[in-house]
Amino acid sequence: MFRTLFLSFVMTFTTLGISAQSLASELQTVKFQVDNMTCSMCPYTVKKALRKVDGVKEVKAKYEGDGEGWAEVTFDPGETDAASLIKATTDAGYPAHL
Ligand SMILES: [Cu+2]
Repeated sequence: MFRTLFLSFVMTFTTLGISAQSLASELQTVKFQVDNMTCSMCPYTVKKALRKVDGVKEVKAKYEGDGEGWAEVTFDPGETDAASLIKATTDAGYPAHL
């Protein structure tokens, strides 16, 4: 009796562990080229715009000089997608593309 309970307890936790892991691995990271950046402050504006999007977990952005920059976004594809992220930066004045 006790042994059966214990085993089902262990199995439940194993199942929970696996589902938590697969949820975490569903996150996607996409790197975009971002136009219109002109100085080292521009990445802050881009990051701010991207962080407002539901489902965005992490944002890195950098100005590389000569009007070139990039943003790397980690997001939950169940909540948002690349098109929404592009719209967010574009609305902020920085068109992004893959
Ligand atoms: Cu700037």
